[in-house]
Amino acid sequence: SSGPLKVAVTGAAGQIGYSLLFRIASGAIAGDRPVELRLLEIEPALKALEGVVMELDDCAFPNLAGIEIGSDPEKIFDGANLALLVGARPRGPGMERGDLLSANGAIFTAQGQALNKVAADDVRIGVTGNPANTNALIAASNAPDIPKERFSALTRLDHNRAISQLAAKTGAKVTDIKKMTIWGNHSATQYPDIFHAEIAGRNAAEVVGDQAWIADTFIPTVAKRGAAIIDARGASSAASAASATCDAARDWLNGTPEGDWVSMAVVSDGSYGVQEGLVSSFPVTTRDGNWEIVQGLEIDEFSRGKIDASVAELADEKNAVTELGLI
Ligand code: NAX
Repeated sequence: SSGPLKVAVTGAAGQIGYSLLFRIASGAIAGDRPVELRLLEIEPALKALEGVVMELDDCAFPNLAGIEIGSDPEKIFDGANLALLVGARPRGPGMERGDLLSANGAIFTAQGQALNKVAADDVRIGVTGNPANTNALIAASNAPDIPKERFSALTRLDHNRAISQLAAKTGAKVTDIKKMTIWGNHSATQYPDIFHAEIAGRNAAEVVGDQAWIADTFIPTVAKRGAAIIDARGASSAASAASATCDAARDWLNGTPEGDWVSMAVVSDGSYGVQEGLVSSFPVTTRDGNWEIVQGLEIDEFSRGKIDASVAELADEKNAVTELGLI
């Protein structure tokens, strides 16, 4: 379509925002199509955001068609074709899971309602802010006029981490690795599954040939990578999260390549025994801005147990936010 792609980003003055905005402005999602950035922050962070906007200006990006900033979601989401919900309330000292869910619930109910009111008819919404799956569920539940299929939560960083670990183990190029899958929640219970993945056309698990490595090294390394980065860097992953957020949005809008798929957390239709209505990560193909869950994969007992454990955690989170009246 014509005109710039209007991309709303929340939490724009945060760490991920500081990497993400420059990637979007330089074409990581829309290629040569101009983009307009619409940046949401809370009031106290607007001054810092003004500084980020100065830097965006100073890049003189050829395809950056405009920038709006503000703290009112109804203004910032107005006409958005793509909304990347990055801003969230981090877990503070002494904060229980219930406190975290309700703090984020307040953010994602309001943002869901605002998107429902003012976003473009073709809006796609990607949630990066944690707990991402449940935040996406809350936003979708508060946007009754937007089809639930338009919401997804980010598991692409986990997917990319899994590809990178597998490439390092096997000496393959990342581009030779196809059909990686992350199942379940973007949390330590996630299940990175290489039993359907391929390395240069060969089954990845067979190439690895070492079930103990898969179970005891690969899966925990991918699932706990976020914590390892915090340990090393003293701050949570930001540039890689921004990169994955771009990858996910670009592939959603432009389609997945033939012979490959990506991982996205999307509303379950009951596929693979995942409780209908949960926002859970699946292998998906995309086309023309729509996704489809890859069907017909054989799930063995090992994988079944891992998927079920992560889905059970999602069901718990859903029960908790239902009790809090957020959905
Ligand atoms: P930061 O704390 O650096 O930035 C978050 C920003 O959001 C802050 O500037 C804050 O003012 C803003 N914010 C808070 N409430 C807001 C609201 N109601 N409206 C608009 N903006 C609001 O966090 P950062 O490192 O950028 O991470 C952002 C989120 O991504 C966190 O929830 C984090 O846990 C999550 N992550 C998700 C990942 C994923 O793969 N799904 C990986 C990276 C990251 O951990």
